Amino acid sequence: MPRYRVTTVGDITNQAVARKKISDPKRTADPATLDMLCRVEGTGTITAFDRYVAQQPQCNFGLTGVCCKNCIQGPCRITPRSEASGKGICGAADYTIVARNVARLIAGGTSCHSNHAFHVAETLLKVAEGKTQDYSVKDRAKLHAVAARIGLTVGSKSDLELAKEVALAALHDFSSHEHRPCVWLDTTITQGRRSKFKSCNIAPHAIDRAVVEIIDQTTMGMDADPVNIIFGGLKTALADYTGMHIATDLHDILFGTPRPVATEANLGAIDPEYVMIATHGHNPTLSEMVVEAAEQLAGEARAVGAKGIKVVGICCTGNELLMRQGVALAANKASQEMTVLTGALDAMIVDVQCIMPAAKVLSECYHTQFITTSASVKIPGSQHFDFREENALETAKEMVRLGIEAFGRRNPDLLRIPSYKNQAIAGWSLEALFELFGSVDAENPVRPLTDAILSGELAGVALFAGCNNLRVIQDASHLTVVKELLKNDVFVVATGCSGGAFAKAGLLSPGAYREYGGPGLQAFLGRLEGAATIGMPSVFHMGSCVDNTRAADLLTAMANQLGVDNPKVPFVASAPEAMHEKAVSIGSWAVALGLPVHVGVMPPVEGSPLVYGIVTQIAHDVYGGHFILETDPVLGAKKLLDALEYRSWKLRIHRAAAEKYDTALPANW
Ligand code: BF8
Ligand code: SF4
Repeated sequence: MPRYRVTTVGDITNQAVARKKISDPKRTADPATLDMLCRVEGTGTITAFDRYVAQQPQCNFGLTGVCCKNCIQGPCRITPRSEASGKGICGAADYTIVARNVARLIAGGTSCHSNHAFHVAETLLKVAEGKTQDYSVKDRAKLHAVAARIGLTVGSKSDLELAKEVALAALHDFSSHEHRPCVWLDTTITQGRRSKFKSCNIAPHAIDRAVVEIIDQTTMGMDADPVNIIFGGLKTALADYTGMHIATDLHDILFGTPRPVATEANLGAIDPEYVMIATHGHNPTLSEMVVEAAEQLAGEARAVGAKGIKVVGICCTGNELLMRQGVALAANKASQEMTVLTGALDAMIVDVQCIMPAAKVLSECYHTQFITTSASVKIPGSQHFDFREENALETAKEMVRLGIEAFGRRNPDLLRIPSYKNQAIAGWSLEALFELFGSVDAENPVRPLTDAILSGELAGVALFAGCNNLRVIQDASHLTVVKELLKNDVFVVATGCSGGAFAKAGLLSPGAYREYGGPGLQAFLGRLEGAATIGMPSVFHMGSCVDNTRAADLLTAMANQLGVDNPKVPFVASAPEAMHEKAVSIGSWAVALGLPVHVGVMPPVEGSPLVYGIVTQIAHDVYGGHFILETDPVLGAKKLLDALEYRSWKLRIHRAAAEKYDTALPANW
């Protein structure tokens, strides 16, 4: 059977250090973005694509992870030139420095997701306590399902009483002093993972504590053992998982669990006839209010000569709106500036994370109102609103009105809107997927999927996640890897900017599976399409980055159905263009959950062969999951397919043997 692990650093086919000279900034596979980059060429417009070129060559110490700035004696940069230069001033070796840097990336990602989740939990608590009238419990069924899962007694409690208990339980997971695993972790994983995390002592008991512990553990003069540091990093990553799961569950309770919805994606969705409002960032507590405000103020927009108000989304708040409201997704991360360059955005309203300050700078060349809303995100020169749940809708209306006013100041000479857009079917929460599979087996909706894998019709499941990273051509790696997997009959779910790349490229359009799927995938989705009311895409968009936990729930359901733990399930993950610290924390918890995780952009681990070995091999020996660090997308796809083949081959053999001899499925293979 195929080996699926790279065994030495020398086997890496393509490394982080850019050895090719890059001079052309037009590094995108998205036709709309390319169109825009061509249109603004020679106008003096500077975008991230130009700044990437200007940053070359990037520092090799940083790229390989051997630069330490954890105290102000540094920076210390490790080179093997002499014994003295091979260690930091304090004596920290390459493996200590690389491990510490990775762990701190995980801490950054965890802070982002969990702070977002904390705010959503506070919102739910305010709803329950009657402190805001602008939000409500929109999904009772989800509220009850979550309450039951985390062990609350539902009894005769009202929705608001139950919502209060759920919100308090979520907040408890941030700061609990009890030495038991976080509830949102413990109640969503397999028994096998529970035991594994306990035996390795990496189950966090409080999200906030996990972040404090890892920052402490990685300061000057603390932990020097790379294995212990990486285990600490995995504990933090599981705290990240916990926060993300809380965010997803509470979003669904407050705004509804997504169901399939038809919309469109890419810059062509920007319509100059309307007052155009872009929402950018992550938290739907803001963007949902903007959508509602826009609906209520459509008359005011018509009064200034527009056809109405159209909201479009950027990045993950765009994914949240795409999933629940069918709002068009204008851009993923690398094209966010392009939305401003259309000259048609009347306002860009942002909250938290992945907002490039450059978008504000570009907006100054247009009439676009750039509006910040979070106490932790202020961009100089922006209009800032103190957005609070207590008066959310009123504040959202004030912001939208700024857009309506700006509409009259548009300069028609600066309008340039690429026409590219594609239809997209999104909204595939796990509940929606199970409704779809339930059309074949209502009793056991995960079974159609696992049966199709056991029969060989499908090769397995892949989760595509993560960002754009300008080290590679925008969207190209996402598209190359996914097309290889689809044609080899892999059932693909996607989130975040990966989902955005697929939406823009037409992979979510109804019937797209017939164009991109292999014969097995076509047969599988063809059967489901017969029972569905909506055309099947080739990739199933599961939502924003926090919604990677929806895919983790699918993994747990598959493992339980197959009677094995996660590392034996033919399920892989890929972040072909990972960029953010959040991508590092997500990838790390996916490894701890037992998944092979492909990363298509080299993270800063090459400076220590030992750490490289830990994340690509030792992690596998301990958790059954490991990183596949492969920057060639075709090879990355091959390694993912090999990992799936290896798992499904073993699964089939052991199941066949257990059936033949009428024995239990063996546990240790
Ligand atoms: O949280 S995929 S660039 S938008 S970090 Fe950011 Fe990466 Fe996009 Fe969403 Ni996720
Ligand atoms: Fe240098 Fe050690 Fe300080 Fe890091 S912690 S900057 S290696 S002295």
